[in-house]
Amino acid sequence: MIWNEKAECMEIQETKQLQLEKLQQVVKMAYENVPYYRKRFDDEGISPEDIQTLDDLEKIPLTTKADLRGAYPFGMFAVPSDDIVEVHTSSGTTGKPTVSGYTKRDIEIWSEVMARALTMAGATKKDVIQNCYGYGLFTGGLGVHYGTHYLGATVIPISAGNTQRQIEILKDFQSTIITCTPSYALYLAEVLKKEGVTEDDINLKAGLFGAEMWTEEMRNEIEKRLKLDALNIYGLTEIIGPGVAQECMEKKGLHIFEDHFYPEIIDPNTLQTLPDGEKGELVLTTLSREGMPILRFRTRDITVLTRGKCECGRTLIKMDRITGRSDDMLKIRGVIVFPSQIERALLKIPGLEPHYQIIVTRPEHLDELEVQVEASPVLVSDEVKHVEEAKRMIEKRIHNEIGLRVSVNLVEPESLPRSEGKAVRVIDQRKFD
Ligand code: DLL
Repeated sequence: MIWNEKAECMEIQETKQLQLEKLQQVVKMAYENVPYYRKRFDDEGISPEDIQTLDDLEKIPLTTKADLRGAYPFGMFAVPSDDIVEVHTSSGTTGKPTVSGYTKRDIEIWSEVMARALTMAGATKKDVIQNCYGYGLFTGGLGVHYGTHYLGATVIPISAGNTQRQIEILKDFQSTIITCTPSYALYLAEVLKKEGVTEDDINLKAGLFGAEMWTEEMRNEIEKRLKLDALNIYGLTEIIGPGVAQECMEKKGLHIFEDHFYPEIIDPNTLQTLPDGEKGELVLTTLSREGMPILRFRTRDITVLTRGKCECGRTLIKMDRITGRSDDMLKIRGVIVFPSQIERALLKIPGLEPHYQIIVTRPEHLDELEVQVEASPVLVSDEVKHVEEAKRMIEKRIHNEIGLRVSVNLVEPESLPRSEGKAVRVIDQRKFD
């Protein structure tokens, strides 16, 4: 069943025509109502009238996360604050987050794309959707929530965490669809097994997993253990939240809802636009949003775009699963962390050398963060008790900075590898490509 056949099965020429019309409107609106865009356009000597074809989009400067932070909190809004009905922020915990503002119409669009995403996963009005994405400023919880309402299915707004309760609800309410991060899905599967819960006790048929990178191998594991169809859902706060793209049952890439979001791929080094089929950084432009139109947002996510009719009948362009980032952003248990935040916490502490390494692992299917840092000779020669105290204090400081628990290991001075070029700060052992 296709949710919105008109929007999802258009001929390419029709799609392009629609995109161009919407693009011209959104560019005009951004220029007229967002001082940031007006200045960027004026500085570059371009005007909204210069956008006569979709290819003209390349003339528009790219927007970065830093640009959005610079406009914190509400500088990117294109409508008076009276018309903003909801705000969300990106999932990082320190520094200024990026803020996303929605009008009533934006929430409707978000609800509709999320309903389409759920439909791609086979959801209908009859389904019971256990929504384990976090509710709050994070877009995961409410995004799925709105989509479920729009579809008319039943949502269980249980939010993230509390695995015992999740299991109880899975059994008692016989949830048919689950929404959470893929790593949490694997963790849940493991706990279910430990507790002797079998497939006869639960009733899951599909899961919408996203908000972090995952692999085909992880899909196979999740499907084997939870006996469901594991589908990939992609999105980001700056653009709308979840519901930018979704995999259908073919499981061969994610359909981008290109009537609302215009995708491009650029070379992250030269910033040149690349043709379909080439791997690079995904850049997205919102085509329908009123509250916060975003032109050419650098997602930093690495993928490939491909066009062609899918076996499912949709003609929407597809993106491959995300295989990397063009910056050093990490997502740890769904939370955005930049190594520089950890560095900032470390450098404030006397007795530490500015040599550290961040090791990310995924034992038991949940992310763990270890920070190895060189202590000064004085600190390491100190009594064990003091070293332990120092370790705890550093762990606490990092926790305050990034909002996540980490384990710190103080290592001997000069023991971490030195590099002649870019220091290798992060060793991510989770393997995504
Ligand atoms: O993670 C929105 C979301 C919620 C998506 C629930 C899917 C499900 P942010 O916290 O702003 O928003 O993080 C956005 O997360 O740029 C990617 O790097 C990463 N990401 C999101 N979905 C996927 C995915 C939400 N399916 C950032 N695969 C994005 C890989 C993903 N990475």
